[in-house]
Amino acid sequence: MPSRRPVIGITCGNVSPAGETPRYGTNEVYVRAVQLAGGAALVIPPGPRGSAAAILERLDGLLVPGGADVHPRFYGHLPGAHLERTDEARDETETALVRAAARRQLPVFAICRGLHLVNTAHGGTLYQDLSTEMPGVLPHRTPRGAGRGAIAHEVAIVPGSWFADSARARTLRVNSLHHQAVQRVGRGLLVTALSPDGVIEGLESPDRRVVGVQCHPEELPDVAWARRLFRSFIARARA
Ligand SMILES: [Mn+2]
Repeated sequence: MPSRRPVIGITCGNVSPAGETPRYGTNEVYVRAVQLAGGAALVIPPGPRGSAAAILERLDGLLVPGGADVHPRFYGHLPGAHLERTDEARDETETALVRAAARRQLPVFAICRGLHLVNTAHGGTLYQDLSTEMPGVLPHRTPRGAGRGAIAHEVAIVPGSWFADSARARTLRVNSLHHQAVQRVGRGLLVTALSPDGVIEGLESPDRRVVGVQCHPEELPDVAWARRLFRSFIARARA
């Protein structure tokens, strides 16, 4: 048994439909995946400028999960016709947390929107809508009825990356619940996985402090490689 559970911050945002009482939340599966892997989960709401550093002092790791589209102003683009729901308070807070985590050398694990946010926080850009901006692209957004664990496409993983070593695989069949994707890769990040159509499905820093995947391992609790990604991240946070 580990001697202690590392405290893992999980960012969240506004999850209320427009017009209803604002409410913060994140999917339960992120919390459960962190807990199952040996971490103590702490959900972090959007907060004022300056709170990021104070919060990070209490954390051993940061999970940046999926969610709404990153607002294009965070990567210097104008909103396009296919941009969906955004949450700029969350964008602001997560960007501050990711940058403060770099200053503190705190481990970061990013999933889906989290991958996009980490990329923009490092100066990268995004496709606002894959199917209209990359004609001929595979379906990357599984219809709601199919379930969030449904396998959508394969990914080829770069050997020697954290993703390959943690998953113990060179190729994987993954779920896919995104309509946005990494466009230009941010400074200091390496591509670690691609789908057959060339969509970026993983990024990490060479020192593996920042790691991210486009798929949703938290939705695959019965799949060994998916559990290993969380265990690997938690082990790093504990170290
Ligand atoms: Mn995909």
